[in-house]
Amino acid sequence: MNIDKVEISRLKMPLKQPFETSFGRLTFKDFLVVSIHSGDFVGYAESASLPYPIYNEETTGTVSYILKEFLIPKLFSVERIKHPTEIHKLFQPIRRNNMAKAVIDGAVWDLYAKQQGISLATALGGDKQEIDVGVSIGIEATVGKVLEKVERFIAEGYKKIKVKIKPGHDVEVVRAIREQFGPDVPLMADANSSYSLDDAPILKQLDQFNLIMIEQPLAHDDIIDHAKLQKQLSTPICLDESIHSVEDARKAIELGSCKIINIKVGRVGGLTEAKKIHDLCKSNNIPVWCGGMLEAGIGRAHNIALSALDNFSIPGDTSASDRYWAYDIVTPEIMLSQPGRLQVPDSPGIGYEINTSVFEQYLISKEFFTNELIVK
Ligand code: OSB
Ligand code: MG
Repeated sequence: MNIDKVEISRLKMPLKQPFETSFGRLTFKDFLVVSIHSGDFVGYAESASLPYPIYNEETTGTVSYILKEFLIPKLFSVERIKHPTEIHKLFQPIRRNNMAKAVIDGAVWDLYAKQQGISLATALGGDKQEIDVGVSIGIEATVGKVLEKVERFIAEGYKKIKVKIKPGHDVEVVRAIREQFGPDVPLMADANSSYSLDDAPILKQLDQFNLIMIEQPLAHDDIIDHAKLQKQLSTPICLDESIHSVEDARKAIELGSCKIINIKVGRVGGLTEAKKIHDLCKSNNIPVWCGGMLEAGIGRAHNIALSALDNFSIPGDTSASDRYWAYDIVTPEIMLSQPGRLQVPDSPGIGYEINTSVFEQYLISKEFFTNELIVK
């Protein structure tokens, strides 16, 4: 493919309700949409970045900087891209900045699939036609408020209920959910790195509630203490923040740091690396699921396509558009096809169009880059 133009749009979308985790409270999502143009085709992707460096070290501002200064010039430095898997290799010399890398990688994957006339899921090698999905519930002011949300999402048929926990907001919340909704609700907890190994006795108390997993209890950069903790817990540990690459996944599996991995396309630097992690986990009998970063519709569409791969055997965090947004930037909006299920589009690429009027409504700025404008 020959790339004619790369466009970066910055959007700011208010969340319907604030979303709180152990690392902070979010009231809006500020992110980039990158579109890559080649002839009649346009590939789209959305940055997973948050406005603040609280989940990882990146922000929407750093993603924008890295794209403009380094990644877009690198993209234009190659004569011709034959396959999207070349992007990850092209960006290898640049350390980290995975969310910035992922947005170019994703847009090139969408563009490639559209040029081939196949769905993004098919291009990635996935053949599910529908996926089971779950929902992530933030920290609320009272346990009663958490229970109200759980009730609503169970009624919508979501196949996995994830609740955020932090010290002081853990055993009580999980116990209340089990007491009110019973032992069969598929339930898990996400700690977003808010505990240390000293808290093992509290985390051990969670074993009695038969959770599907506990996600990232310990430090964002740890795999050693997680291995020690896993030995003490019967609940499987799932890693999120600690895994940035297939190499990280290999080491975590080898050490016994987790029994499940949450794959987020942004955190691991794109779809090519996400698929590699999926494949490695599959050959090690480690189930994976697709995590979320409060994505708008373009990011959601990428997550749906990735989740069509067969070892995504646990429902992910990709809920319908109305989970967070009054209006989504894609059309049609992402809606449950059946309770707790989303259809994997079979039309070319991500399978959703941009809703330009909603897009314009949330647009803050727009810049474009062509090969001629870049000094190599
Ligand atoms: O840890 O999975 C997480 C949101 C922002 C940052 C980190 C996380 C999350 C979520 C929400 O849990 C997932 C979603 O609904 O997109
Ligand atoms: Mg998480």
